[in-house]
Amino acid sequence: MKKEFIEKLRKREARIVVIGLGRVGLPTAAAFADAGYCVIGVDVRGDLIEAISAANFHTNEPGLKELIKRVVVSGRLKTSTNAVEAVKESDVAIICVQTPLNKSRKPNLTYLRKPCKAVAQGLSRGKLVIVESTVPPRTMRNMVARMLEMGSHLKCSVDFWLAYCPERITPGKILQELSENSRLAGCFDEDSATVASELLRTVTKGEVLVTDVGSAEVAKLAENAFRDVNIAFANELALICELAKVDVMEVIRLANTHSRVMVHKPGCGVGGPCLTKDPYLLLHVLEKSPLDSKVILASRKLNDDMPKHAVDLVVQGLREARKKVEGSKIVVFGVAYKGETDDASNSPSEKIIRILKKMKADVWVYDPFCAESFGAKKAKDILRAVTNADCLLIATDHKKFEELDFNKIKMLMRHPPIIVDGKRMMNPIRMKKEGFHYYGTGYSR
Ligand code: SAJ
Repeated sequence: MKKEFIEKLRKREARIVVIGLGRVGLPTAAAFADAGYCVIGVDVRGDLIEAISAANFHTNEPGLKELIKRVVVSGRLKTSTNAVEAVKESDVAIICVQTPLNKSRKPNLTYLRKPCKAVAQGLSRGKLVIVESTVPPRTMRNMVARMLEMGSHLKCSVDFWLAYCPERITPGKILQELSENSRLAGCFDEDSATVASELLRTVTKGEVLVTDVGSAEVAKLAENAFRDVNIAFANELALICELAKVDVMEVIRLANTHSRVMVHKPGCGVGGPCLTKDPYLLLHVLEKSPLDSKVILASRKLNDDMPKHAVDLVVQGLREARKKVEGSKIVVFGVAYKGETDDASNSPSEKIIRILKKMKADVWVYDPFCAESFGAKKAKDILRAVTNADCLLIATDHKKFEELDFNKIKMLMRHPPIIVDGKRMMNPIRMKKEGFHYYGTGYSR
């Protein structure tokens, strides 16, 4: 069974269904189609399915639109809303749905249960099932494998293969990372490992690291929790540097010359769909245990407080210019959660705007990529945004902001022009030379 399956993969005769065509699923489906497989992309959103099959949808992701068009026109990527039928027609089922948190920050696995149920209904002997969604530890064993076995009356590792291969791609570089990143393949048995890694190798030049399923689940969460904790360290260091009257960027530059140190960048908060969620998925395993989180949870909270610190810098800037927040025009530069993306999910800008509006400031936003405004006034162009502004707050590190004509911007602003560099992307000396009152996360004047 395994030999034939591998042969099918090598000849690109295996058919693949990708369930969930979001940020990860759609490029994944397209990448497999581009590698020569016949792929069915499944999603519950009929309008999305229509847009994909007409190759007519908007995305800022470099190269994605062109790739989708190519694989749709060539007939290698088809779409459907019927997961069960698509699984029946396929040899491989890849699940790429979201696993959000509920209001009490506990994992909500309802989106994952639905495709598991559908895959179980369409499953037959000799198929490979891969889960790419980020999951709390032990979900594959306690939920996914059980649902697949119970719903199909088949046995995992005997009748079908199952692997956990978490996605590791970042918006803005999705296609590049899909083809270059190393991948984890958490497998239930040796044969699952062989077939899953054979499949992954057809789309990535990176290494495929085979391990057990539990280690892959925790490793995926550890990657993002590490990044969150490291950013929290940088943010705490920034607060310390403000008191120590030094610039955190200089401190980090020096510290990072040590070969075993790699401090991340401080900023006005941590956003996006992953770092804000994955630490909580990891900590879910502590439920009903006597162990408390000492580092991961504190880091999450510290990062969540950074938008408030950015607002404190705005207040300080205005106060030192003898102005009040109430009625002042404050322009938030960037609503996306990070530079070069149009994704505003869990963006620190949302919290910043909410606090400033509560303080009765006249809040405007300017973002060249992102349509979201979080209830602030949205300026059509940069010049309109900054005219009569009292303060600019840089909340997203879009490269375009570095190229702006700050001399012109300063002329259009009210006096004195104040800039709060939440992301530490501007050169403070240059900004001061331009005539700005410069404030920044971890910057001491
Ligand atoms: N940020 C900082 N300082 C830094 C780096 C980032 O403040 O030094 C902020 C960003 O501005 C942003 C947030 O953190 O608001 C998250 O950005 P990110 O680039 O760290 O992460 P994501 O959420 O875009 O993507 C992460 C990636 N994980 C790792 O790098 C370990 C990506 O590879 C994963 O695929 C993705 O999470 C995911 O889906 O899990």
